[in-house]
Amino acid sequence: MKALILVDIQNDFCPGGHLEVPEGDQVVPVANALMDRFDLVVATQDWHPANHGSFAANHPWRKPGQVIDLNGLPQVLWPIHCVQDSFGAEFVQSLHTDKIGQVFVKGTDPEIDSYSGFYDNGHRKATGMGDFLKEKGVDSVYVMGLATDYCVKFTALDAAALGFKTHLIEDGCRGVNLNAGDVDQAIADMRSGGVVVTNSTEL
Ligand code: VGL
Ligand code: ZN
Repeated sequence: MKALILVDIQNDFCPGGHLEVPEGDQVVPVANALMDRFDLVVATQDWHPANHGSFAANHPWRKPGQVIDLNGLPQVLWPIHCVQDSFGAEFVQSLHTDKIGQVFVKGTDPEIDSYSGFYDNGHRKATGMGDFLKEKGVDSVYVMGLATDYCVKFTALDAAALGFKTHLIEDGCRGVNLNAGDVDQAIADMRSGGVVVTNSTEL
C-alpha cells in the first residue's frame, strides 16, 4: 500500500507569500498529476497560532534567519507565516484537495516548532500521521512539497525511521536555501537516513 505525503503546499510558501520558497508554486502541477496513482493521499499543513515562538516578530529585536534557543531547542526564526485560519495557511487554490484523504496540522504549540509531519522538533508529541498510515496498511510513502530543506526533509527522515519504505520525489519539492547548499545537504541527509531519491517522471 503506497501513500503520497504532500508537505505544506500552502500559500505562504509560494511566491508572494510570507515565507516565500523560490518556485514553490511549481510543485502543485506535480502533486496534481501524481495523486491518482496512489492508494492514499495525505497532506501536512503548517498551522501556527499568532504567538508562535518560531516567529521573529514574537522576540524583541530578533530578525528572521537568526537562530535562538526556544525551550532548549535551536530555533531558526521565521517571518510570520501560516497563521491559523489566514489566507497564507490555506492550501494553494489550484491543488486538488478533494483527493486528500486526511490532513495533519503541525506547529500548533507556540512553545515548539514542528518541521516533520509526524512529530514536533523535540519528538515529544506525534501528529497522528504515523499511526494513521500504519492503520491503513501503508508500507511505502512518497514525500514531496515544501520546503525541501525543512519540512520535507524532517518528514521524510521520520517516515524512514518509522519503518516506511520512504521515497523523496525530488522534482516535486522546492527549498528555502537560507544558506547556499542547504537543499543539496538536505538531500544528502535524507539519503543517509535511508530515503530513496526519485523523480515524478520515474513513477
Ligand atoms: C517550513 C519553515 C517554517 C516548511 C515551515 O514548511 O518547510 N519551514 N515553517
Ligand atoms: Zn512554520
